[in-house]
Order: sequence, then structure tokens, then C-alpha cells
Amino acid sequence: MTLNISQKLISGHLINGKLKPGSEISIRIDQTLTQDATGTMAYLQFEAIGIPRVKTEVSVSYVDHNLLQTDFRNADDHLYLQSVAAKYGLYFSRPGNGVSHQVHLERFGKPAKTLLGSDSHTPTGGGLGMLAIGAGGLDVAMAMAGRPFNLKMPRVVGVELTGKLSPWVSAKDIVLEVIRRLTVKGGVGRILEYYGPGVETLDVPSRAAICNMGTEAGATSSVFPSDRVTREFLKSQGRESDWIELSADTGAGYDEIIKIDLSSLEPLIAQPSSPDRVVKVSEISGRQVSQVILGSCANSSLRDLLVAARVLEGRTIHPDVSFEINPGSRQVLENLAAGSGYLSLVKAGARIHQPGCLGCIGMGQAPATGTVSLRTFTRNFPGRSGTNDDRVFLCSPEVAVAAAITGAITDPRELGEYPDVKQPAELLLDDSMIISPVENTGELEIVRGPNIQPLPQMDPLPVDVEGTVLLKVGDNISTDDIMPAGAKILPLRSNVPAISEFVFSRINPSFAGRAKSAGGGFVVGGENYGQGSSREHAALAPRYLGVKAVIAKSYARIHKSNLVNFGILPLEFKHSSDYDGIKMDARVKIISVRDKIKDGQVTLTAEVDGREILVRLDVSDREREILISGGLLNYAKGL
Ligand code: MIC
Ligand code: SF4
Repeated sequence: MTLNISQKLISGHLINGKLKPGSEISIRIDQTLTQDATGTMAYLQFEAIGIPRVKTEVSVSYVDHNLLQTDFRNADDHLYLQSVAAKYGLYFSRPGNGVSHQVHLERFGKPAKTLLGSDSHTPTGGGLGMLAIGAGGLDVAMAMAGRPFNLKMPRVVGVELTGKLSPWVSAKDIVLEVIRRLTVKGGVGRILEYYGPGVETLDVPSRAAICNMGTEAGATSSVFPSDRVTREFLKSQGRESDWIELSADTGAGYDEIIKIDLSSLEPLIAQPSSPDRVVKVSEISGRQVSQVILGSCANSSLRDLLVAARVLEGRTIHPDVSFEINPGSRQVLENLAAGSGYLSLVKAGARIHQPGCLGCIGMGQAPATGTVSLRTFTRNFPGRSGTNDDRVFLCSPEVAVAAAITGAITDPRELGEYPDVKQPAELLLDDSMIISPVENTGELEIVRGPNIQPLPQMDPLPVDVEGTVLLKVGDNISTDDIMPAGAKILPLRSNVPAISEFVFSRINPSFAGRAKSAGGGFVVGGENYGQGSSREHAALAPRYLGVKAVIAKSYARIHKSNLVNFGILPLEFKHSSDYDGIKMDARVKIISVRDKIKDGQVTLTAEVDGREILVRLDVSDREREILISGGLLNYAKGL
């Protein structure tokens, strides 16, 4: 039987199930990663599972999101995470060492391994030929405890790359083209597997950038072969021995195919406020820009920063532009500083920050009212930058630097000769900001400052569920809408009662108060409900407020699993026309829901203001048990 890369990776780790798209499979997880914003909760859950040491080959705890320390809270979380890592045998990547995905690619990722991360951009590892998947923190905690990861076998989309990129066109343009074609929901339930002669023209940072943003199309993962280029990258990291070859068998097929001729691509840009609102830069050039930021796990590699540095040599940025740089890792920063790149950026007027997520998740760098911000980031959901009514565009480093120079959206091909920047073959390597695991950790104490609050207890599913519709929302509601992030709310990630006050706060500020006084209720959504991040707080905090079920037209993968993990029923309209008939405050009742779920019923009858509609519960038998137990932790404790 001939297999594509995704099928090889899955069958090499398969514990249960068959490679039949849509059916439930369990896979063994070799590596895990967490970041601080999801990590505190993940480790509180890991502690609750009660295992003395992680059971994976490699588990790394990164601190990259909550870097602003405006009071004790984020600093408390950092200490908690460091002490947990020491106690349970994890690597700890210290604050300032860089964005999890960039550092993991550089120092830990290995071809043919599986990686589960509590961050939706974990698929970045696909650039090295890993099967890298984003999940909720609780799923990652389970994987650290040695349990398999469960998911629906994805359909494998072959993305055939032919030709070669033209000057000033780069990896971001390839993935923006993929997102343009698929939209933010076209990748749900799919792995995007890249193949064809264009693959060998792309270096690993470029491949990683492409895999990183497959997430924006809703994909479960994205993956490249592991070839000569991968070997060179690992060699430059002093890790050539981690390389193995990985390619699809000759004649292997795909469930669907997308074809992209790299030679025909032009510089692209995603307009506010969705990553799929992609147009050619040339179509909207001339719009005034007041902020440009180069950074995020999509585009903050050494290659990306060196391109900017070379273009800016001997130039200065436009006086109306704030040009900011968030290096992806200390390795990137050190190597930039070792050459002439750092100096040319500073001389040009760049504001260079510490390595980390920073403005990508609203930890500072909010743009001014009514202004355009061009970012090389991953997502531009409304208000995510920290400014309401923001106008954030997503683009490549080439397009970003062109705007920094001209003060307007500019086709970078107008800048003249393209600097042909390559990732250096020899790099300065320095792991002094990564603390390695040690043995005999029994005596070590975990540091719990006042920001670390215990996990809330969850009751099992009641016999009937009943309540009012607390909120009705439209299509593509993101987890940034459900549980906003930013400098004010992120420090509350380890304090569920406090963070729950902010559920839906951007789009419906009275939500938390109404949910509490009504004793909970229902949320009604459109297509692709819960797109975007892996943050389980978008399920956990509504659950804390008493939300019993969401009824939506369809769901994003990670959020649907998170709803199940926290005991919220992820129901779907059987007839999507019923969505129109439901109003805010409608009274909803599902009688004997517990027994029906136990009996394996897929279609359930819900009474909405006395009228009956049909809803579907499309989950596996295991997920039914989890829902009945009131969530995954209760379920796991009962095993
Ligand atoms: C994001 O980019 O939205 C985040 C912040 O990295 C999230 C994780 C989180 O909310 O903590 C993600 O992508 O999963
Ligand atoms: Fe950090 Fe932004 Fe990447 Fe999320 S998308 S991990 S916030 S850099």
C-alpha cells in the first residue's frame, strides 16, 4: 500500500482506529509544548492527574505570551511554570528566550515525530516533517501523562507546489494564497501536505511559516517532507543526527488536491479583520500606514529579519511609521546582532523588542485610533491588537518593510533589487536560557503565588438541560471574541473566576453578569464557531458561568474538543434554517439529554420557546462519556 506523509506519520503512531477520514483515531504523542498563557492551566490539570513525571520523549514549557509584568500576576505564573517544569521533568524555556514555535523548531523538533502543543500554531513543526497538532491544555496534559491523543482522522489535502518564487515574493504569500482559496474554514478536518518540485526551493523557516498559518484555514496540521533542505537546517542547529528522510511513497494519493505555481504568485496581503480577506498588494497600494511590525511565530526567523535588515541598509523608515521588530527567538536575535543586521535595523529607526509574542496577542503595541497597522503576524481578528476598530493587515516581511520605508501600502517589487538572503549555514547556538530536566525531583516545591487559583470543580451532566439563549452570534466567531486576550485579561489565565468576567466582553459586555444571574444557559452560533486559538478558557470560563450547550451551524476543531473537555454540549443545527428562528432570551429545553447521550443518540429534540427543533451531537463514544462525566478531568479520574 502506498502512503502519503500524513498517513505514514499517523500509522507510525496509531494506537486505535483506522486511517479512514472522519473516524476517530488515537495516536501516540512523542513531544509536547506549552506556552505560558495556556500552560498554567495545563499544568494545574497535569497536577490533578497525579503523575510524578512526564512520560513523553520531550516536553517543553515556554514563556512567550505574558511578558509584560505590570503587577505580580504574570511573574507569579512564570515562577509557577518554572517550578512545575523542574518537578515533573520538563525543559523550561525562560521568558525572553523566544516564541515557543520558533524555539521548538530550532532546538527540539524532529522529523517523523508527533508533537502536541497547547497553542493553535503548533503545526509550525510540520516544516521539519513532524506531525504537529494544536490542542487544548487538558489534552496536552493528558499527553504528558502518557495518554494518546484522540482526533478524527483528517482528510489529506495534497498541495502541489511547482515553479519558483519571484523576487520579493515569499512563504507568507504562499500560505496567504492557500487561505484565500480555502477561507478560514476550508481546512477544518484536513491536513495540508505539501509536495511537488517547488518544495525543494523553500528553506525550513519558509516551510515552517507556511505550516504555521495553515491554522488560519482551520487545518488540523500542515506538513512538508523531510529532505536535504531539512538536513541542512538541522545541521546548522548542530542536530544533524536528528534528521531522517521522510517522503510520500511514489504514487501515493491524496483525498483532495490544490495546485500552486509559485512563479505566478505576487505579493499578497490579508485585509482587516480576517486572515482570508486576501488581495494582491498592488490592488490596494497607496493606503497610508502608521505602524509596521515584523514578528510572531509566522515570520520572525533570522531569514525574515535579515531580509528587512538588508532592504533597510542605508535607508531610514518613514517619519509617520512606527516600525517594530519582535524577534522569534534569542537565537535569531544573537545571530542578527553577530552580523551587521542589527545595526542596520537600529540605524533605520526600528524599535527592537525582546523575543516573544508581544503585540500579536495584544501584549502592548496597540495601534493608534483609526490608523492602519501592517503586521507579519498570523491573525487580525477584530480588536485583537488591543485597539477597538483596529485596521490590521497581514503580510510578508517584504511587504512590511516596503511600507515602513514609504509610509504606505507598497508593492515591494518597486524597491529595486531583491536581496537574496539565505539562512546562514553556521549559527551561534546558545541554550543557556533553556533549563534542562533533572532527576530526583521529589523534594522540589511548586511555587504558587496568589495569582494561581485552584481548578474549579465540575458537576456531571444533569438529566435535562434547560435555560435561556444568553447570546446569539454569527459566523466565524473566534476564540478572541469568546475569551479576549490582551495585556489586561491574559494575566488572569490561571484564575478562572476572575477571567470568566470577561467572556464575550468585547461583543457583549453584559454577558458574564447575565449568565451568572440566569444560572447559565445557551449560546447560539453560526458556521465555524470558535475558530482561531486553542485557548481552553473559551470553554472553561463559559462553563464556569453555567453555559450548558452551544448550538451552532458548525465548529472549529480545537474549540469543539475544548467544549467537550469542559462538559459543554457542542450541538449542531440539523437544519441550519432553524438558526434564523432562534432569538436571544428564547427558552431552550432538552429533556432526558443525559440518557439520550448515553444511548448514543445523534439527533436530539430541543424545545425552543415551546417549538421543537432538531439538533445533532456529532461526537465519539469516548466524548459522550466525557460529556456525561462533566468534563475530561472527571472522566479521567474515573478511569
Ligand atoms: C493566539 O495566537 O491566539 C494564541 C494566543 O497563541 C493562542 C493561545 C492562547 O490563547 O493562549 C493560540 O493560538 O492557540
Ligand atoms: Fe504568539 Fe502570535 Fe504565535 Fe499566538 S500567533 S503563538 S500570540 S506569536
